[in-house]
Amino acid sequence: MASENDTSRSRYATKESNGEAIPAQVPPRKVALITGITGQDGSYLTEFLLNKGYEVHGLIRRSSNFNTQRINHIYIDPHNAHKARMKLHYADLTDASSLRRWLDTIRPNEVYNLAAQSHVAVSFEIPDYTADVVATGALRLLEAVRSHIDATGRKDVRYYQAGSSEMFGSTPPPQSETTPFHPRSPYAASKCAAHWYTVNYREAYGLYACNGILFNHESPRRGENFVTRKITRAVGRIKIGLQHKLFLGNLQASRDWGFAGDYVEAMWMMLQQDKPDDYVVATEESHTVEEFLEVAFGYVGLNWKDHVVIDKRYFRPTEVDNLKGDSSKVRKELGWKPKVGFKQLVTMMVDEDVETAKREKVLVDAGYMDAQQQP
Ligand code: NDP
Ligand code: GDR
Repeated sequence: MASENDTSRSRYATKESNGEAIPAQVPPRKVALITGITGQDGSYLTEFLLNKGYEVHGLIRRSSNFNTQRINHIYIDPHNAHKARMKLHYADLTDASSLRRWLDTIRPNEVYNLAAQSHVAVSFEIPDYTADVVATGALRLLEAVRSHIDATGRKDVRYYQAGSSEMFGSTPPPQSETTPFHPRSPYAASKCAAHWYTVNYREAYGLYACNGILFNHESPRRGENFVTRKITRAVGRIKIGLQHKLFLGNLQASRDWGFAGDYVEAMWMMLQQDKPDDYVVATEESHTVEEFLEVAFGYVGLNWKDHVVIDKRYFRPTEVDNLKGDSSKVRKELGWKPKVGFKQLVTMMVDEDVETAKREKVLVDAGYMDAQQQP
């Protein structure tokens, strides 16, 4: 997909009178800028904002393969510019100049910082890079927003920071906005830094900036090496006969799992308030990985114990044992609540992944794909 520069945001239908353009009654569209638009949350947030009438600009990073699979279904060729309300631009959270340049060009009303090296286990392997993107990347973007506001005098720019329940780490549940952070990975420590940078820019410069502290949220678009999707992909493939074993790590960890589609609404709600603040977003229900396995395998008539093999490679140097949110603040102040429950989430993901496996089976049977090629 090509990057393009048409940032015209005017919806003013104009007619000439005494040589002057008179705006018709249609208000200008709100403009959103999303980092991490190609990720799980970026794709749901884009759909949500387009439905609300926004013009959505996404920053994508250069990759040797196309990385836009999650948003291809909403992409319209920019050469069809009057129809395209989602626009993509190359940038990177490690490249400050690209962030400032796109802010100046796009002039967004809302900036959602969703980009991250978001895999906790991988952050132990690439801690330096994780900190550069997750912590310093957030700082670069905040600084770009601040200097953009200074240069333009604009007062209508709002910032959302994608914080994580991982920041609570080993602090016991229930975890709320007042629970102390005790991060247990380079990823979580970097998210804590990003959280406090955001608070500091709000206090130091009066920036409208919110931290969402979101507990785990999943979907059929979840990356395939997070435990929920790894399980539902395997369930689909085992059911269809493409795979027999599933290698996993710690099954006793407990997570508060919600549906990503519900959580992006909370992000947007935070930026619609009179005053910026920080909010925990959670279902307030926690389940172990083992419980997830029971529901996912049981749904298609399989017993997980016949397939799961414990592999020490998937254990982490330090684990987060138990996360369960107290989201009373976001429910009371913003009126948010989750619509999709645990069982519905698991079965939604399994249903999709059984279909994915059926499509893979067609390719395997035709000799185009190796059945051993596991996701
Ligand atoms: P994903 O891993 O699915 O998406 C991450 C996005 O960040 C992708 O678009 C990725 O691009 C992009 N990205 C990675 N590195 C860079 C970089 N250097 N510059 C620019 N973009 C980059 O994450 P989710 O959608 O699940 O999560 C969204 C955010 O919310 C993340 O910040 C995550 O840490 C946080 N979060 C997620 C939770 C969850 O349960 N999903 C819970 C709490 C917080 P590419 O597609 O090219 O890889
Ligand atoms: P998490 O999600 O670390 O909570 O971070 P993940 O799905 O990776 O792990 C959840 C729990 O499952 C255990 N586990 C395994 N995990 C993976 N990935 N693969 C396995 O094989 C496996 N076996 C057991 C883990 O040890 C862990 O306890 C997610 C990310 O989206 C973060 O970006 C986000 O901030 C947090 O959720 C909230």
